[in-house]
Amino acid sequence: MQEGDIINLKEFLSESGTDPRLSELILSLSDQGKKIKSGFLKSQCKAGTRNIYGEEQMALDKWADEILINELKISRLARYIATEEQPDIIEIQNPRNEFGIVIDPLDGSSLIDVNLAVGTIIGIYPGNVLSPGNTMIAAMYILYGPLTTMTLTTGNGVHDFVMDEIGVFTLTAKDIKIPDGKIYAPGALRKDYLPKHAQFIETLEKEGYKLRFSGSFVADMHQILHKGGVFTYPGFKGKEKGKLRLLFEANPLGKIITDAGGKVSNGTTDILSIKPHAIDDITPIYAGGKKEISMIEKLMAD
Ligand code: FDP
Repeated sequence: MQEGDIINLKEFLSESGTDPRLSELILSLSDQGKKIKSGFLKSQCKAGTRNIYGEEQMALDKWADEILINELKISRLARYIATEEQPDIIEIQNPRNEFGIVIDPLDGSSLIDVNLAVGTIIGIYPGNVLSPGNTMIAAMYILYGPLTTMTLTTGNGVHDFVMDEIGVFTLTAKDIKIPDGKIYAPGALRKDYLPKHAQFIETLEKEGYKLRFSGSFVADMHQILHKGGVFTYPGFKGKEKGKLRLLFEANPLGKIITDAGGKVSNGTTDILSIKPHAIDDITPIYAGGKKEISMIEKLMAD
């Protein structure tokens, strides 16, 4: 691979020595991103009124879920599938590999009707998905914004790809490292903040951090990955365990930010070290630069 070469996802996976079975799975999943992207246009064309569009928009989550599950059932590239839309882990009959996959088919889906960026989040395990996040062998997300991009780690750095006009993902940034930055993306209502979290947010504000929160976790994390700072959806009054899903949201993005030189925490512990109890576990999350994560962990420990 020479500096300045145009390289697509397939070539990248092969040249970086990725296990061919994992490469095949990643390529197959990235192909589904193309279909999901095309679904936005189709559902919008069908929209008659705002209300009807609202209902179709909800269906888009389920539709994306079906696309991904059906393809995995046909390809048999993994044994286990857990998705945010399904109550139980699906076990594929006669799988070709032992991989376990966790999927949030369409994160940020409440923003589809206002045309903000949403995404598909995926984590890949060697087997059982009810395992700590640090056993993941790959994590990726496809972000549907002005461009459709894919961000991927297989444990050898974090890389960005952009979908070109014929639907091929091309490498745009290699070995991304989270920079120092002054952005904070805070979920939950300020009136419900718990004291230590309130202190954390006040400190960031005093230090001049700019607020950037779109309401789409995957898009907000993409910004933090590239511009630095911290995303948080904390535990708050009445929901001390937070809102975001451990398996489908926190772990895959946590692995990506960690592999890019950042950190992820629930305020006291590295989220990736937590053994899940059930697929619907939720967790408070702080994800971003090492400096910001150390700051909240220190506050929580005092
Ligand atoms: P959504 O419900 O639209 O799918 O966990 C899902 C999520 O969005 C995240 O993407 C986002 O960060 C969060 O919920 C936003 O929640 P609030 O609307 O409660 O702020």
